[in-house]
Amino acid sequence: MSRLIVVSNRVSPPSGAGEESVGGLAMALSAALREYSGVWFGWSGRTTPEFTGRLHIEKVGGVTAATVDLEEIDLEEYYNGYANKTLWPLFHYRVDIAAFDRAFDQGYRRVNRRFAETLAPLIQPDDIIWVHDYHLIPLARELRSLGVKNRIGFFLHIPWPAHQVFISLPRHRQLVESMFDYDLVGFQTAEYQQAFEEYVLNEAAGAVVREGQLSAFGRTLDVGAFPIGIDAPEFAEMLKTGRARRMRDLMTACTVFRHLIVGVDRLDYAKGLEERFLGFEHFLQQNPDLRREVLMLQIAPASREAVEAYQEIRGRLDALSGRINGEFADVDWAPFRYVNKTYRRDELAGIYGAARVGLVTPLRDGMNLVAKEFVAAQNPDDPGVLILSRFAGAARQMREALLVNPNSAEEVADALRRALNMDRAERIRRWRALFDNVQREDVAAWRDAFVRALRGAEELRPAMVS
Ligand code: ADQ
Repeated sequence: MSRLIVVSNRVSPPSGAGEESVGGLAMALSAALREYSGVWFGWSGRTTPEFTGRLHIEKVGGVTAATVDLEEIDLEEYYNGYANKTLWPLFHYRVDIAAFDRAFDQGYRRVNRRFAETLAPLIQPDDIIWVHDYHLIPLARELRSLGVKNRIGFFLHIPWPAHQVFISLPRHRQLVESMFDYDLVGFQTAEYQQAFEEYVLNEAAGAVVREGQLSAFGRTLDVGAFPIGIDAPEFAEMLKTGRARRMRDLMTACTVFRHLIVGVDRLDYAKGLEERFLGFEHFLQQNPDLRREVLMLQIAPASREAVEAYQEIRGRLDALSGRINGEFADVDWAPFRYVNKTYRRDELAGIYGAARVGLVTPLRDGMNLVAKEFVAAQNPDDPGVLILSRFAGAARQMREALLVNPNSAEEVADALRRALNMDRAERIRRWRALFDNVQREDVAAWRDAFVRALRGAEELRPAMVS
């Protein structure tokens, strides 16, 4: 069977339940590759004064990790710059804070070229290549220019924004044109796929050849929706571990006579943390009867600290959490616990398991795996309630959650009240439907569907459209 080569910005091969880095992509890829004896290629996380293209090869847990160092300027322009100051905010509808800087654009293309040049010699004729996320959109274009003819697929982990939002990106056309060098482009939801199609039809004079296949720029491209999931069997095993149980017991002991409301996110403005804090504050104001019955725990480890927008939001959240406790806490009780730490995955599973409510309210999110982890961790006989933003990709599959508009403090507060008052029969009914979905559409199903579609994608490259 052909090898699978996975390419993503960072490489973090599986190392057990504990210390993998925080982030949905890392979780998903280490789980996906565990089954394949594939190669995972990307940036080493280190910088050198000058780019050498030297590969570091390491075998970890059945996966060959091949990494390359970048220059400091690459990190500034490509990673902190174009990826995280331009594309990330724009694709999450934050045009107001997106930075448009030609140096970022050039750095982005330079690093994609460097990745392609370093990767190309590793590729064997039968390999299939699966590229991940917004850092590497033009990678196929660079690989093709080096003569790589293999099948190459791309999966976007974040939303594809609406047409009018996307065209605020300078050189948007070149970016989309470069996507037509892939054989298959996958999105998290049908909605993002449609937004992409709308762009291709309206801005690139493209056409729908048949369902799931587009033509434009003289080429054809397969497109599809592949909703990502969690590693359901691994998660179930993790719940049985001593650490998970201990953490659940500890959290249960901390909340005797009270309900735990939990939020777990990377500290990112797209996750709607400020709005969530305000929603919780509104809930406390509006529900004096329930005030002393809840403890909200928000876990939010810092991420992308080199980007100003992330430093600013951290300051605002510190102030807001202090204000909420200042306003409502008593000598023997405080309603809000806000921690900026990373936890082991088994410990997180235990925390979810002790919670009565999972509060997952991103302003925009490609999918959101925390929503799925929360559901997977619940006790079937007495499950907690998931409150989920309608702007998370996960809301498409998780209809039985309490869906809210995360921008509305009132809606979040109402949903909290409803969740806390929900009887057991309704909680079980909703949870069962959610759990079935989390089990069925898990990370293995996602990987297999994508790889199958990529293998089946049209063989001739480039396919000329008559
Ligand atoms: P992320 O934006 O990183 O992922 P998400 O899908 O929620 O978001 O994944 C976060 C992961 O990090 C979860 O597995 C969670 O358990 C873990 N995590 C969060 N906080 C943690 C903490 N304090 N300690 C330890 N682990 C923590 C991107 C997209 C998402 C998409 C994923 C996968 O933005 O929309 O769902 O990729 O495609």
